[in-house]
Amino acid sequence: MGSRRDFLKISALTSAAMISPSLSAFSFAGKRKGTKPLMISTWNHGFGSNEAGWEILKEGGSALDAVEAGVRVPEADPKERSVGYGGLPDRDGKVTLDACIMNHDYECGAVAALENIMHPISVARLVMEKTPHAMLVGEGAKTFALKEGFKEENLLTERSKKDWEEWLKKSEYKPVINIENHDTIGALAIDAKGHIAGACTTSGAAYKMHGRVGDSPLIGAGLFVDGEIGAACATGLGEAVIRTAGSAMVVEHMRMGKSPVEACEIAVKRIMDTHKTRMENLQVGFLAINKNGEYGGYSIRNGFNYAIVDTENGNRMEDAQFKMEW
Ligand code: SD4
Repeated sequence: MGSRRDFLKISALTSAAMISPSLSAFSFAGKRKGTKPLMISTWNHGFGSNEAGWEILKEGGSALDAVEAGVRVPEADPKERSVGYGGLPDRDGKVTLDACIMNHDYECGAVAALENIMHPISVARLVMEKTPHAMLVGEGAKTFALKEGFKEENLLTERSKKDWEEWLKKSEYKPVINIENHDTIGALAIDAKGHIAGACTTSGAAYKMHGRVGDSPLIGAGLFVDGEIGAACATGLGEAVIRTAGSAMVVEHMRMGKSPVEACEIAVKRIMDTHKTRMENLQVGFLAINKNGEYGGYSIRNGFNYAIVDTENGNRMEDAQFKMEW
């Protein structure tokens, strides 16, 4: 339970945290509860995502519109190295994008291995709204996007190209914790009507094999929403999240009565238990919200943070709880 001391700690730190994501950083045990509507987004760039989403939520707009608008911000930002434009490429030098979106009513859409389209999340939304399918991949996803009016553009920036050329010299695939596995954006929101939605988008693990798809576009792994219960999303090494159906597991534990942070901790622990011999460099983090406006995040190692915005306390950064020091 969140104690009064926790509450005072939040109040004291919130105003500082609102100034800048880099001033974030506070952690405490127990439940965290926001006022509805609210939105929560992964990592420092979650701050900008929340700002865009909040413009919609505060006017009574839908959670679905909010999460889509939110994650489009890092998708278009060339400084974000593992989402959309500017994302680090695969080992063939291609930027390939994975994304999915889900609403409160079990409707979902996804794209995987999509190339040359800046906003995979919006393509995923159209897969949900305009096709009888839940997921389109590769060329098929691109053909659909072009038909829907998306522009084809080069997403490999000079900076990412240089980093890839440097990587090629050794060609060692060892995603670095919180760096090369960092920056996938997952966003979860509850709107004024109490509807929950989620979105997740990434260029995936840097220097992955061409054709590799991570957890981020997979409903149940990178994202899961149950409108009656809550929602969860994941970041970190996708293979570990896929093996454990991570986000679905978090939501199922909330269904059984766990708080969001407890449910995230259970999924993190499951990954640690099932990856005992594969723990080197392994980082996975989950975020979750429930219908009551409780929220939380938990990761294997320290360093995972997220932005949370609601009416009462504005947009602020918090550190997720974690199992071990990195
Ligand atoms: C993946 N889960 O493709 C993604 C990467 C990620 O923060 O989350 N980065 O494995």
